[in-house]
Amino acid sequence: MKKILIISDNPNLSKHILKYLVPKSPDFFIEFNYSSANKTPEEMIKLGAKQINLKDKDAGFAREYDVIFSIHCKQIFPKEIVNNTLCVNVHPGLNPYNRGWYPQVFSIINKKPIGATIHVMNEDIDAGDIIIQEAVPIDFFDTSLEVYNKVQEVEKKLLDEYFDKIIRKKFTKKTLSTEGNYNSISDYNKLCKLDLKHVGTLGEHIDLLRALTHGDFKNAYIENEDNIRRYVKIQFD
Ligand code: 0FX
Repeated sequence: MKKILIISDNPNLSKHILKYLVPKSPDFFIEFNYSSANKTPEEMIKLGAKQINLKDKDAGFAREYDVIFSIHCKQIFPKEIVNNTLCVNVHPGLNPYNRGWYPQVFSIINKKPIGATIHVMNEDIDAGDIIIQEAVPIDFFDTSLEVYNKVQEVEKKLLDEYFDKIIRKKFTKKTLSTEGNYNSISDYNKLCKLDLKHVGTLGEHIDLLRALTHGDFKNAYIENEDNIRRYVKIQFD
């Protein structure tokens, strides 16, 4: 029996896969893990996921599997794994634009396209050949949360269409024509410290606050010389 490994730190996408896709693939043995980089795995454990630390695994481990999925896995896949097994990433961004962390945050600010991408993994982050991708529109009043929710709906739709094709290795892929741009977690953290002397249009400043407003997360902040911090978010009615 062919073996598939799904590694996910995202309960919403995991629930969808477990409910709608795993039952449609009885001829595959599907293992379901969350990564050791996940600091709040409670929901994933409730869904039956077991912990995996990819760094602890010896190079041969991945060869057991026909396909390994990263469905918002917080641990970076070692190159020995991506080079020896078909690894497929479901990414909440429209590669190659704003590859890396929190793509919708950067797209609200820099206006580069946003969407969902399913791609073959290689040694670079969010840079492998594309299996399928789809853009989502950003409305002028959307915050990070609204865009992220739209992206997740598209991720589910693309998974519905492509999960079976991928596990049966019946898909085509296309190489990225440019490397686009990449944002790290430190790029994101820099955005969160609001620079009160920053000069820009009101539109740019509203965009920055939209990009850093995501439900209850405390992201953007102002700070005085005594390091007293107050968090800022934007609300549209
Ligand atoms: O699972 P995920 O949606 O995805 C993230 C990266 O964006 C992605 O590029 C990477 N492949 C994946 C492994 O990790 O991350 P999350 O559930 O931690 O965050 C979801 C959204 O929530 C994020 O896009 C922005 C927002 N958020 C998250 C945190 C932790 C905030 O606004 N503030 C935060 O502190």
